[in-house]
Amino acid sequence: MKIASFETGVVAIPRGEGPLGGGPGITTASFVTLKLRTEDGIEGIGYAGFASGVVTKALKEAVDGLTEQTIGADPMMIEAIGARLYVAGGGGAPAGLVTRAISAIDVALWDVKGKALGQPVYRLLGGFRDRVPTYASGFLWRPYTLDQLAETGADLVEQGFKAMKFRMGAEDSAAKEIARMRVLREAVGDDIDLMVDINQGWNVNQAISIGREMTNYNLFWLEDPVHHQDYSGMARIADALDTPIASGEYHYGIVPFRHMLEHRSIDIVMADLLRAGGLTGWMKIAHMAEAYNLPIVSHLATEVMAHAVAAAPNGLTIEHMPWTFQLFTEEPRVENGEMVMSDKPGLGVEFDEDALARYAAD
Ligand code: SMN
Ligand code: MG
Repeated sequence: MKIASFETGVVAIPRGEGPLGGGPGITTASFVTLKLRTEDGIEGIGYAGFASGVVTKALKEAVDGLTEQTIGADPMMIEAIGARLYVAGGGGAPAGLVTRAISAIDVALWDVKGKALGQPVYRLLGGFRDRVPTYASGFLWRPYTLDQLAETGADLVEQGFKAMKFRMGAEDSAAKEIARMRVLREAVGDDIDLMVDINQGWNVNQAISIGREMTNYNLFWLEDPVHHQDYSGMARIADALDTPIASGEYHYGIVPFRHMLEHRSIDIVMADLLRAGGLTGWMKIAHMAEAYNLPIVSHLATEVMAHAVAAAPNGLTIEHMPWTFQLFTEEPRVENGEMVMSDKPGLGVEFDEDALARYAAD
């Protein structure tokens, strides 16, 4: 089997609030879609994105240029293609757009492999289970008022979610930060798991002092309290608090995870497959975490990530982030707080061509 052709496009999907960059007034999330076709007619899909909207054109160039390099290759040889693309992308430790592009290609290759073998990707990646806990993440943003936090939290419980993530890190006093935690906990009750994302908004001392005050609210994890490369600062926070520290979404490739693990910076490993080198890179990080006796969780790209979390014995929960759902013909199925894996071959999802046309952008 050989890769014969490919097609890319850019879509800009309307989105609500969120920490994604892109400049003032940018109200869409942009993605570069990829369709990779083999000579015998199998089509695998993937996408790059969740980068800032101002770099989407450059990202498309990277996806086009690197995918071109795969023409004629055997799509079943995913590691070999990945190794070649890292060299083609500049060698050394390529990060940024190169790694985002390689990640999209990797996902499309896994989709091809699944379709060629008639198996869902999660079974090819390891196959641990077919239902995985999920948590609601597309809401409860920093601009929400206390009332909005309470209403939305209660609504998510009503929808059946058993866990949800909210955000702190933008208030001008510790008391106001804690108020967000208190109001949400009161609104959802004690049986719901609550995660909080700081998106690197605090320093180490703030994280420890506010973190200590939050102990009574039984947080499931505290995410990215400080800058992602502050390995030892994060380790001080992890040592000081009983609340598990989660981090990893900002890192490219797999090596930074070795540093986080060696520093004992974190209690929960979070990896983003759009930055980690696709499903291949994500699974390597999962296995590294397993060797440190730590769980791993996904970041964004819910439809794709579900496969990896379902494949990893130490997979803890899938982030349910609806921004990309409109790109596909169906949404991931959630039942009783769990994501239910489809038994369709490959990723089990297909692009919605009408949506791609509707949101097409330059
Ligand atoms: C996040 C990052 C990028 C886009 C949306 C949300 C956030 C998360 O850090 O963990 O969901
Ligand atoms: Mg985050």
